[in-house]
Amino acid sequence: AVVLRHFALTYETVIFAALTDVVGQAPFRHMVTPGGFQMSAAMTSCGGFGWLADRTGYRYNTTDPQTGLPWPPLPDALLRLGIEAATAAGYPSFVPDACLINRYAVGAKMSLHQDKDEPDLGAPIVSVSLGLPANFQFGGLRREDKPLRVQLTHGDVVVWGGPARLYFHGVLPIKDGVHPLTGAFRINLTFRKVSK
Ligand code: MD3
Ligand code: FE
Repeated sequence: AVVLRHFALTYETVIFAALTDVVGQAPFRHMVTPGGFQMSAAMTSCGGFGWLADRTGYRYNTTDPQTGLPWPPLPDALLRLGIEAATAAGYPSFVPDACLINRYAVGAKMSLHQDKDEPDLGAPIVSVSLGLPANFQFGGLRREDKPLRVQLTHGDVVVWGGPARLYFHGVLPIKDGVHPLTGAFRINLTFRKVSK
């Protein structure tokens, strides 16, 4: 995993314009896991594929089940950010075809999990943190591996590839605060390659 501190800061304005556009077409929603729990992070997606959780499982889909429409296109500025970050981390041929957007209110979290719904595990995942800081947990290949704790703040980008691609990870509950751009929220973008 490669941490690119503040890498996204120069994209701040275009990111927020792009997000406003995407969220206008595909609003944030709280999905329900197969176990019946509502996720505390609200989510949406853009690009050719969006990620879904429902009572039957986890998967990617080309349409938003809430609107019946294709997910909004991946805005060009976001695509460029994803590609430039991957290139800076040593993955010059990464071309994402999905961007999952997570919004955390104060107290929201994401429990330890692996990302393995993407068929091409050779492609990295690029994550962009915005707004309130997060204490991120970065474990190993086994759920029991003791996670490292890494603070991710506004503008930080992390590229997860190679063996780290399948490492368990999570986000501890977001602490109370206010960020000038996002208010009382943290937003995380993850760029992924979903097509094989
Ligand atoms: C490490 N999101 O959407 S981003 C997720 O901050 C997710 O919203 C978290 O985990 C968030 O699936 C963490 C960092 C991240 C994303 C994917 C990874 C770390 C990863 C895949 C493999 C290893
Ligand atoms: Fe994840």
